Amino acid sequence: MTGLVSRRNLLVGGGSLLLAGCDRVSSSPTVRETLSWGERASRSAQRWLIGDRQALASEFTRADLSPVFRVNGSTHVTAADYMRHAANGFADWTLAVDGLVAQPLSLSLGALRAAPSRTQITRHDCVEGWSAIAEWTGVPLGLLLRRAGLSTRARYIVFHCADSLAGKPYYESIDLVDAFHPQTILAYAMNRAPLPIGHGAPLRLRVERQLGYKHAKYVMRIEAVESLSGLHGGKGGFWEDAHDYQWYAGI
Ligand SMILES: Nc1nc2c(c(=O)[nH]1)N[C@H]1C(S)=C(S)[C@@H](COP(=O)(O)O)O[C@H]1N2
Ligand SMILES: [Mo]
Repeated sequence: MTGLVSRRNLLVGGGSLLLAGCDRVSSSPTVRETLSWGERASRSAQRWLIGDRQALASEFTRADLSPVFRVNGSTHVTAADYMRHAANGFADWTLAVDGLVAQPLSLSLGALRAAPSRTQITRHDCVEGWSAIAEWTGVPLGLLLRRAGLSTRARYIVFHCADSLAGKPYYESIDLVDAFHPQTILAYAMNRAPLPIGHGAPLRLRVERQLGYKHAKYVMRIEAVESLSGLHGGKGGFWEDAHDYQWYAGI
């Protein structure tokens, strides 16, 4: 991160030096055109260095799928309600979408599977230093938020999970740029099979421009909020509250 910032500063510095040196000749139309092209190029280089929040994460092919994809964090859920749903194949489980929305939703797994879907083969990067590639299929989060009629007051989307770690419920949150990013999906399938319990059945978040801990598993409820301060420890996520992990974990 600091590497990027300092490279950007170097670039910006270099650019202004160059422009200062050319000021004297900028009355010539040809030179003026060259400069404006240069400025455009420099702006897009900056955008590349800073990172474009809308850009897509790399996608891979089936030949790239990892033979082993580690199960990390919670491997299962012991909450009675969840165990009952799991025993029943999540047949009468529903996802709640509420908070700052015009129309709260309650969606069965069948309804989610029947909605328009996106399939993507992406690399998961855990902060602990391992990565793995898998194919994910799910409903674009933006589609559900549009269906629920997101309020203009909403600034964050919170994912409430069924599991707890060290007695604290797992939760995560993202902003609206990531919520409406085309690769942000609620996945119900992994490698073309129903999402296994270890990987977050029946539904987990894929937010491909961020690190692994943001990809909430066992998502039970999605809440639109104006502020994160009233939730749990106030830092927007389990790891953010517990260990000061960064809330924005961009990769
Ligand atoms: N509900 C919940 N979501 C979670 C976790 C967890 O413990 N509980 N662990 C996170 C971390 S640190 C990672 S790396 C990934 C692991 O996903 P996987 O088990 O499919 O590899 O899930 C993330 N989402
Ligand atoms: Mo992780």
